[in-house]
Amino acid sequence: MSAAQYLSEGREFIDAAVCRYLPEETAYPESIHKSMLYSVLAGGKRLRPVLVIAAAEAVGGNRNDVLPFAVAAEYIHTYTLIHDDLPALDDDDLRRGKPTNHKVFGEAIAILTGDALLTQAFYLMTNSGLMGSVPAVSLLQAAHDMARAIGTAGMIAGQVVDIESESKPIDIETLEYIHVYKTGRLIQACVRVGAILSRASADQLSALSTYGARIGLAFQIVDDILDLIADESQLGKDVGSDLDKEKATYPALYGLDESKKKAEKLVEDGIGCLDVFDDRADPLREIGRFFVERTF
Ligand code: GRG
Repeated sequence: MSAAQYLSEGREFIDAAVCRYLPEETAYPESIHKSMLYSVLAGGKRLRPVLVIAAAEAVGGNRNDVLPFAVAAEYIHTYTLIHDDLPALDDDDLRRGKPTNHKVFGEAIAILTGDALLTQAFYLMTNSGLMGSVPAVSLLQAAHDMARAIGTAGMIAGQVVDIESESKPIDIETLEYIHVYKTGRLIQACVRVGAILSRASADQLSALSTYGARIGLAFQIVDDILDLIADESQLGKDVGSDLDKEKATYPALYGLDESKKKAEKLVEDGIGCLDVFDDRADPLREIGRFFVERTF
């Protein structure tokens, strides 16, 4: 199956499940539930949940067993997008081809919607009743892993350094830190939790962790490139915002061609880590290629 097919089938599988674990929009107080559904249903490539599934399948696991964690990963990702778009952060108007959450629901509800999605993600990940045959200890380890990846030892750390580096000249080590932590840690965690829940061996988990780290950094480098060259309607979000905010990016430091080469090399290295796996890891290989070839 090609990357496009796997991703599109994966997206449909996730799209059909993302509402299942959220309150109805008519549940009181309606505003927050409407707002959560608005952003979760706004679309998106669903790459992070598809990575949870692909990592599970690579080690012989089952997509239905990891589905609650896959959906939780999408809630976490959606929370970060809502908060990232706020006036205090990137102050963006467009996301997933639609007005950003705060433009529709106001800033206060947008902040609470991010908080609510993050909380719902952990409510879901710790619901052992939903986890089929996954042992409780694996569930606990996976939820703990995810928490570490998105907290102040992970994504939030990257976001803080990113904000504090705006309009300042920064070195390549700091830029790499921002990208690895801000974007890479969640992507890597998606791969890791899929594997942990599917009882991967220590060696398999280590190989998948390195794969996740490499493609996670490549993803953000390509995001920097697309912010410069992509079409707004295709990307579904504001373009040129890195330049407006005087953000340090890979293209700003290395130029477009060199940045593309770095992303390609990272993905190649990441896919190389999968040599120990059989063809059940082909979707992970294809997703890696998509990360660097994508135009949206
Ligand atoms: C807590 C105030 C507060 C802010 C948090 C954590 C955070 C804000 C931001 C995280 C950093 C972030 C948003 C990084 C961007 C990562 C990125 C490239 C997102 C775009 O991902 P895609 O292309 O989006 O997969 P779709 O819409 O397809 O899901």
